[in-house]
Amino acid sequence: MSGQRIKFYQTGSFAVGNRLLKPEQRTVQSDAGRTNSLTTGHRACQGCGEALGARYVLDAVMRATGNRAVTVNATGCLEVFSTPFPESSWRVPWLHSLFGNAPAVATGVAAALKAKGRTDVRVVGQGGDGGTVDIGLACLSGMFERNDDVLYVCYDNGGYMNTGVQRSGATPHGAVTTTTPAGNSFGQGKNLPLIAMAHRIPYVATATVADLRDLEYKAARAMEFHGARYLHVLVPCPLGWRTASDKTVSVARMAVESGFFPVFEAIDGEVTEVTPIRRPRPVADYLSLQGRFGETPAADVVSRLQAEADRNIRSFGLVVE
Ligand SMILES: Cc1ncc(C[n+]2csc(CCOP(=O)(O)OP(=O)(O)O)c2C)c(N)n1
Ligand code: SF4
Repeated sequence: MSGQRIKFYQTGSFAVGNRLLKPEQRTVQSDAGRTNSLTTGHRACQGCGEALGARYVLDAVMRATGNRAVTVNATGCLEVFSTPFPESSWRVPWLHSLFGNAPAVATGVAAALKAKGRTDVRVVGQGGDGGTVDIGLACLSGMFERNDDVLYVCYDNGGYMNTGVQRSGATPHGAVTTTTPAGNSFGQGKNLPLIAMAHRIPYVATATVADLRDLEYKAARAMEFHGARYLHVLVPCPLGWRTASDKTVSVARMAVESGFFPVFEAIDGEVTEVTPIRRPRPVADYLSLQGRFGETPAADVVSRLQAEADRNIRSFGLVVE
């Protein structure tokens, strides 16, 4: 099992801010001295999973590196809502690249640091799924193939949300977006974690904002490796998914519990850990929490997405007794 699992009866609470735990078991977020990498004043929608995920990832990276990390951010919601000129909500060294070249810019930063002999400073690239699986894919694949010393994080909200909810290569089949008003007729998707693994890079992991302890663990774990690393985080978007803003965490949890979004770690291209599911929930329960599949998701959409979840359950061995 990945990371450190804390039993409910030991703590009385799953809350990541729980300070009843022993100091070594506490999360980064429960530490009053944390970086607050993405701090107040940003303009994300209420309940934005991307804002939540990015804050946890970067705070964990900053702790793991002793506050020596530079972040390169692709264009997208995360960049736009955090840095309306001349303001910024970032409390970390942070650069804005273009929409499609964050992995290349991050590679350049890593190369410059190496040339200056600054092996103590680490580099993180990050972007949405559009910037990652679509326009940024060539740069990212190059970064993987050269094994550049960068952790790249994709915040997957299943669409181009910043420009008004257009379909991306990570939008699920059947989802309504402004470019697929009748539901996404494509949608076998580009499975970036598997594509990253095919490059045999040192570390690949998936996570969601439903398990913030696991997300922190994986961000910190990634910094134990050198070379190219990839973290794919599922981050529900209330605007694009048509979900209530207080349901971000529950929707992400349902994505995992249905098997639709497998949570795992892979080292050198081989899966080493999976987050198990005890009782898989029907994918229909996951879809019905969202408005983007229509009031009643169509039967053919449900069966296709259920088949995807079943395949994940089989191929990752997600269900344990
Ligand atoms: C070359 C180029 N094409 C289009 C745009 C417009 N644009 C900016 S952000 C964005 C979508 C971002 O989507 P994603 O990467 O999924 O991030 P999200 O906003 O969903 O977090 C687009 C199309 C751009 N900035 N540059
Ligand atoms: S549109 Fe979605 S991703 Fe963008 S700020 Fe709003 S909730 Fe976050």
